[in-house]
Amino acid sequence: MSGKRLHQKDMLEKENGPKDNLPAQRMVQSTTYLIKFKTFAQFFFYTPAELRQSWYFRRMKCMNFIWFSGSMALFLLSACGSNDRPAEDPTLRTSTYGIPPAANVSYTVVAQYPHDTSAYTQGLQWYNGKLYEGTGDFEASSLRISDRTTGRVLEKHMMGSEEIFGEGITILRDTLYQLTWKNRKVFVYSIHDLSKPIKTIEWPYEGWGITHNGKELIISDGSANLYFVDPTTFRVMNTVRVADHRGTVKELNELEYINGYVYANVYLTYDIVQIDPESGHVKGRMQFDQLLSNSEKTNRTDVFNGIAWDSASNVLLVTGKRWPKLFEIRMNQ
Ligand SMILES: [Ca+2]
Repeated sequence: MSGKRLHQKDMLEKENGPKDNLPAQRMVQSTTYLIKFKTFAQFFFYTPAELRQSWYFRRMKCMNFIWFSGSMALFLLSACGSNDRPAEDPTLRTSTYGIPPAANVSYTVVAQYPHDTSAYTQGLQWYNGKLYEGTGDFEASSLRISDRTTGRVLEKHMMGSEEIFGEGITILRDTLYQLTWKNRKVFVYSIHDLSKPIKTIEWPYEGWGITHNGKELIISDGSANLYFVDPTTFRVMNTVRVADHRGTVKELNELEYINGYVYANVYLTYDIVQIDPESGHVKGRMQFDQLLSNSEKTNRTDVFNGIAWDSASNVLLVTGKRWPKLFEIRMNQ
């Protein structure tokens, strides 16, 4: 038996090169251990009784038992005691440690106005006394200015197509930015002429919601990410991952920046979350599930979406996709 073992070891060493070849030596060593284990098992189960009593067999059995037990002990210790973790999916990396539950922000509905039920609302902003709205749904996509109290559309630019699907809008220094859903394009307009964009910018992600903090655009793409973007170069300067005490908050949709916080519709919910833009932590949450009554909904009424801020009156303007109403909301905080 020892001759067979030596022969196999020599053959492996020959095949794997000289002894200073460490990978080859490790392979030989591993193979030898495997052979030892197989030999041990063969001895134990298949060898004649007289051989089992020989000195060599007893020594082999003892050594192999020690080797086998030691290996198992090391394996169990490493499995139980190791802090190393396999590479994680980056989308699951956000720690919820130290994030308190979001405060429930109460509010009062101070007014409600008609809203165009053909408007598949994707973006909403109040700017210099005018209500700007971006809508989606391919050919029906548009950019428009509406009368706040009557809902009448005063100006409209149809910019969608079979391929182009309009998304969120924001206005910074008289320049209006309109996202598209999966077209990887951002249309840029002067607010003095919404009939055609002055330029089109490439954007690497989906476009959902957009707002700004006065110097950077803030964009959502349907994930839990908020991208802080230079409005001139369109470079992403920073990315913040949004989370509350339960984990990441995904599908952030229409956005509005208000007094140092980012407010976001959460897609397929009636919730608006208040986000600290530094940490990405959700500080507050408002729920609007009672805003539109069942009698006001039709089979075309879609999800809650659209947040604008009137800083002069300190009210939010909120609506939904093809909602019949626009609501003025005063936050109680
Ligand atoms: Ca908005």
